[in-house]
Formats: sequence, C-alpha cells, structure tokens
Amino acid sequence: MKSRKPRLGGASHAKSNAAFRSAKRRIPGGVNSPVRAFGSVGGTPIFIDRGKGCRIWDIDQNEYIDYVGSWGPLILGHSAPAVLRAVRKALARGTGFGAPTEAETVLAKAIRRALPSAEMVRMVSSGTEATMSAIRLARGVTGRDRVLKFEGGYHGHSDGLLVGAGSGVATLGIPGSPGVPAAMAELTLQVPYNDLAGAEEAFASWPDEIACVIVEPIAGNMGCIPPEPGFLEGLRSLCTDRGALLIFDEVMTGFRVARGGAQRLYGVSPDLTCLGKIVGGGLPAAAYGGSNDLMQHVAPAGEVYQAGTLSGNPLAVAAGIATLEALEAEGVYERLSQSSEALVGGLSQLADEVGIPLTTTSVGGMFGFYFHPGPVRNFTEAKQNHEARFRRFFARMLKGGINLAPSPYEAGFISLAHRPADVAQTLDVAAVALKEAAKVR
Ligand code: KE4
Repeated sequence: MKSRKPRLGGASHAKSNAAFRSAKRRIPGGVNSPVRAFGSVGGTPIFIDRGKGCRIWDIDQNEYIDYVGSWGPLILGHSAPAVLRAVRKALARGTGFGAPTEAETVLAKAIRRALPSAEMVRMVSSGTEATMSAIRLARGVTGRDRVLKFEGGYHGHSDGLLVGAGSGVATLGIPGSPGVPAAMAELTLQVPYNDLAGAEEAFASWPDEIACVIVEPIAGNMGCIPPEPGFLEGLRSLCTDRGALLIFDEVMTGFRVARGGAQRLYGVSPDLTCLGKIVGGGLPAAAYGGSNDLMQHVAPAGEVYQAGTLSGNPLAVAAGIATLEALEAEGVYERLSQSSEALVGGLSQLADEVGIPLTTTSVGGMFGFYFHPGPVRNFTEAKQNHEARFRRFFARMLKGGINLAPSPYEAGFISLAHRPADVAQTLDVAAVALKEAAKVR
C-alpha cells in the first residue's frame, strides 16, 4: 500500500477565525508581534495548536510544513527531543532565580567556541535588547552619539533604530514610528545596503561622530540579501580607520548560516556581535558579545549600564545549550544548505516553467525569493517585488499546507527536521501556487 502522505493544509479555518476575533478584543491587532497579523498578505492568521519536527498544526487541525520556525530559532525543528529534555530537566529545579547559575557560563563558553570574536558575552532576553545594549556600549566607549545603519536593516524596535530613510545620501534618520523622538532618529544615519561608498560618505560627512556601524551581515529583513563581495570587509576597514565599532547583528544569521555565523562564513570579525533566536533554542534568550576589553565596560564590571530581570533565564539557557550542542554535529550546515538550495532551486525551475520572473537566494539554513527579475542587492531593489503575486502565491501555499513568512520582506528558514521528502512535497504545492501567481499581471 503506497504510504499515504499526510493531507496538508485545508480549507477550514473556522476556529482560527473565531480565535482571531476574540484576540483582537484583548490584544492590539490580535497578535503580540505585528508581522503575525497577516497585514502584508491579507486574510486571517492561523492560530497554532502544536508543532513537531518540520510540521505545525493549526487549531482547526490543518497540517503544514513550516518555514517560519518561530522566525528562525527552531533550527532543530519544533519540539526537538534534545531541547525538550534539557528544558524539562532545568524546569525540575525551578523556573528562574534572579541569581547567577553555572549554565549561563556554559552557554557563554559555547558561544565563544563558535564565535572567537565574542570573548565575553552578556545574556539578554531579546534581539532588540541585544542590539540596543551593543549600541549603548559603542557610544559609551567611543564617546560618540551617531549610529550608521542600512536601509531595510531591522535590528529590533528600540527608538534609535526605528527610523525611516530621510532624503539625501547619508540620510539623517527620521522617526519611523510615532513616539520616536526626532532627536533620537536624527542620530541614526542610513545608507543603502551594500553601498560601501555611501558608508564612506557618511563618515566623511560626520567625522569623529559615528560610534558604530550596525549591519545584518546577510540582510534577512528585506527577504534574504547576501553582502556584495568586499562590502563587509570594507566596513571593517572603515570602522578601524575611523575609530568606530563594527557591530554585526547576527540575531538571525548567528548559528543559522554557519556554526560561527556570517562572520565565519565571510571571514570578517566585528567588534561586537548581537545574537538571538537560535541561542535561546526557541525560548527568550539573546546576547551581545565582543572582546574582553570592550565587554569590561559593561556594568557591573564597567560603567555602561544594562540589566534584565530574566536575562540568562535557566529554561532559555538550557534550550540554547541543547541547541548549540546539536549544531556541533558533523555535516549540519551542509545538510541545511542542501535543503535550502533544493527548495529555491526547485522554485526557480517551476517559475521558469510558468514563465514568471523569480529571484531566489539561499545561505546556509535561510532563503529568500522575489517575484522580480533581479538583481536584488538593497531595499530599493527588493521593493520592486511583485507584491500582488507574492500574496497570491502565499495564499495558495498556505491553503496547500505550506507555512511561509507572511511578508515578502522576510527570510525563510529551513531546519534539520526538513527531509528531502518534505522539500519535494513543498515543491508539489509550489507548482500549483506558482501557476496561480502567474495569473496576476
Ligand atoms: P527580537 O527583539 O524580535 O527578539 O529581535 C529583533 C531582531 C534583531 N535583529 C534581527 C536581524 C532580527 O531579524 C530581529 C527580529 N526578526 C524578526 C523577523 N524578521 C522577528 C519577528 C517579529 O518581529 O515578530
């Protein structure tokens, strides 16, 4: 008897629809993080009941192959046995103490082993805290106030990083959200991603005022855009020459694209690294780290203040340690790369067959695609994405049981739980979904 593939997706979302109506009465937009509300794709978000391996089930018991993975942390897959065992073991001793535990040093050592630039790390509870704190440290040690970031780069929602692109080349940030003071936004300069000349121009325009450059070494918040050759190396030299700190925001790329993150992949060593997502194994943990000299400035060793009630929480630390240990196995990143390449390669081939342009990228266990002939090297080019096509594609994939990020400007994530058969099943659904998308002119 042919093994019956589990039926994926489904048309009934009655329970999710009811849950969304109820949630909207008590939670802004019915969600606890905006992207989850399906604002970019329309329709009602599915409410999740449970996850196992590469699959999730919504509360209507529809099954999906999942490429969100809690936005990156679940590189081992949902309910990974090693992670559940470690969390259960920690849970038996309590949920947290607001006091140091030895496990935090174990995790700090595991991070250091993978990322030699992070000689010392401070645990926090979110990527936002990690980047906000790293920037405060850079300002504290350089005595400078300005920050240079790149358009389309997302580093969490701290005031100084929620800025829109102003006008001009090295644009002074303007508030990207109500509530962000103009005075804060102005301290943030922005230039296009992959624009090294623009970064040099910013330093020329604001000599001795830029404390740090913060960059996603692979941009994962405008799809998936790798650095152009020489971009990261150029930023490294620029920061060294100009006395600014180079901050790699590896909240997404850390342990995602290589054991040592993008800094290992591209051979560029930042002054500070921000981590999140995978280092918490799906629970709330993040970190920022750098040389002993730099990190000695962080309170209470030094004067730069930063604190957190749940920083280094034992359950999150246990999940993080278990995840990083599993990623030390031989061939892990080759497997992740093979899966991502098989997926995006299949999507490209299918798009060619239906005659629509599709630009795809994949680096290690992350990938992106744009309904656009390409190239896509920065936010302006990413925004040429045919969004209506994306929306049609997304909806048909979801109906067919494939859970993608509900925005054309997010990266997708593969886990070690995705097998070749799961990717093949995904491409079967994609063949239909791309035909649907092709109807959108
Ligand atoms: P959190 O504060 O959400 O833990 O991390 C912020 C952050 C910092 N740096 C990078 C490179 C990030 O990608 C993120 C958060 N990523 C988004 C997805 N693109 C999280 C999803 C969400 O906002 O709900």
